[in-house]
Amino acid sequence: MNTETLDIQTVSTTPFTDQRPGTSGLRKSVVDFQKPHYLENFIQAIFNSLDGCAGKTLVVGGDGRYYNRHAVQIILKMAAANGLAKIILGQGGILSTPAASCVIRKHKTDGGIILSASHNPGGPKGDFGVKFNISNGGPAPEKVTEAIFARSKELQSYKILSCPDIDIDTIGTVQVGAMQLQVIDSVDDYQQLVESVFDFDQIYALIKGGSFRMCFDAMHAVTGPYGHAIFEKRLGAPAGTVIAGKILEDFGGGHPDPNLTYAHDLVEILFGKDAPDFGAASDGDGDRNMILGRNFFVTPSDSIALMTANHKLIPAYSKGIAGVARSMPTSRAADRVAAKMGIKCYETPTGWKFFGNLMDAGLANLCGEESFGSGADHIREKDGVWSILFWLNILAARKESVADIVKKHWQEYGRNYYSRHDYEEVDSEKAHDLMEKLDANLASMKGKKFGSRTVDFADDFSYTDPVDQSVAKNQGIRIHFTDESRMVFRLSGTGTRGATIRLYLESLELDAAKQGLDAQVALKELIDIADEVSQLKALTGRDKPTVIT
Ligand code: VG1
Ligand code: CO
Repeated sequence: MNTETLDIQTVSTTPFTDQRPGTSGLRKSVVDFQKPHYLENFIQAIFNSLDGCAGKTLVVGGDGRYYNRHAVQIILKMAAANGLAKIILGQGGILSTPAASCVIRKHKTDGGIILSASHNPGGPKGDFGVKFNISNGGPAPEKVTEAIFARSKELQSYKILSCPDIDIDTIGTVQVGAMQLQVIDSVDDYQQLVESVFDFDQIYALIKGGSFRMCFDAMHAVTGPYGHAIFEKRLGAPAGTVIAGKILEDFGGGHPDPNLTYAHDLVEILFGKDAPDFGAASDGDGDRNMILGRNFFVTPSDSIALMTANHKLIPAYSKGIAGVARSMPTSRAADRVAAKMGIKCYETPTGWKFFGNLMDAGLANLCGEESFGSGADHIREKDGVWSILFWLNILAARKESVADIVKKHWQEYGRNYYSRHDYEEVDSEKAHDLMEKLDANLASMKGKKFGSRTVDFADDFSYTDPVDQSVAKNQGIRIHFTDESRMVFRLSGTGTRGATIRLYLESLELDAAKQGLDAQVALKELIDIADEVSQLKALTGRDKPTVIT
């Protein structure tokens, strides 16, 4: 094709000052993204941060929320105008975040652009987001996101191909200007990969055996097609196993966050009469998961610990793993397993981007976060469906109930009581003031007594990456007590309205007779201490958290 005949437009623009990517990409309200040139500027900043576009291939896909299809058109036209060689696109613009990571790795592309605001609500009044992943399939590390931010602040123009809208729904390869566009099935590559990790025959036998029942809530978000293909079609679960399996642009008006508050339909089923044996849900973009047994909730922190303890049951990990990694606020249940099994345990800042180097270097194979995220080195994102398959594989191998498996785990390793209290949409100034006051008191905390507890140490978490020595500072305030209980305060990096204060609470119970309490009851004293230390109620005017998980 003669590129000189293409109608490539150079559109002049002015920079936006608020395009710094957060914990997981640039997340803003749809209304923000609809400002003239807003999306185009950020996409151009991504392209400008690449070391030239010529000859490069990127993967593009999103969670199907409102604005997804529109954004895909803009990205394709801009990619063609900027001289990219090829885009691999999920059919209809759909790829779960883990599937995008899988496709980037399998097709050895230079990276990918994922369109999602994860678990944030969708629709015209909801949120939208853009995330750039690098060639290992993982979220761009801070040095890359900072480079994108720097480019966004100096942007004077962007390039876009002027052409009619492109067919994004037909599988196959077409030309867009001088660029190749390959539209692929959204599920196939991902399904092949997870089939190579788990014992699908064993899980099939469990599900087909007749006495085991499960329910998967896709929350009208991206994992619907993955759930139908993998749980129902491939693993033989009866039709109806997947609920809310149709992707809707506004997620059916729901909040696609798999926790006890927002996944209430599933919670009612698993805690109701004649409940199935196993229940699971995933979030907007398919990287989070919630695991339920009959009348039983598995905390995400326990889930990663249990996966570590049971990894030998999974074909891909049966020969052993080198290590496990968890984000700092995640409970230390996994640390206890790692210590006993003689494997390494790493503690990273919040956000999946910090696990990439550890996995690339072969230091950690399994990773987890308290925020309903777990995954492994088959890709470089957390992975909801993988986590659910991990549990199904454990259940198929052990033939015990979810509750029995978890309770036996606590008896062996102790129970790390755990809870996170979120205070959402707090006035930004007040939230920062609270963190600053906490920070100012850190030096004098050691040895202080609060109720029955004594402070062991208090600091602002800072992380040095063991692979590239990069340093991430100010990653959350930790107050550790001498009885191994602790609390962590940090501000969310994914919220789009005001500030969200997250308070993480943890205490250890080794006595099996005392392991059956409700977490809020077990953590009551710590919750009170947290308010005393931070003056949260007084400073924010809030008397209770918005969400407790
Ligand atoms: C939150 C979670 C964090 C997670 C991030 C992205 O970040 O706490 O653990 O990695 O969301 O997950 P923050 O900064 O708001 O606490 V997802 O599923 O939204 O990509
Ligand atoms: Co997500």
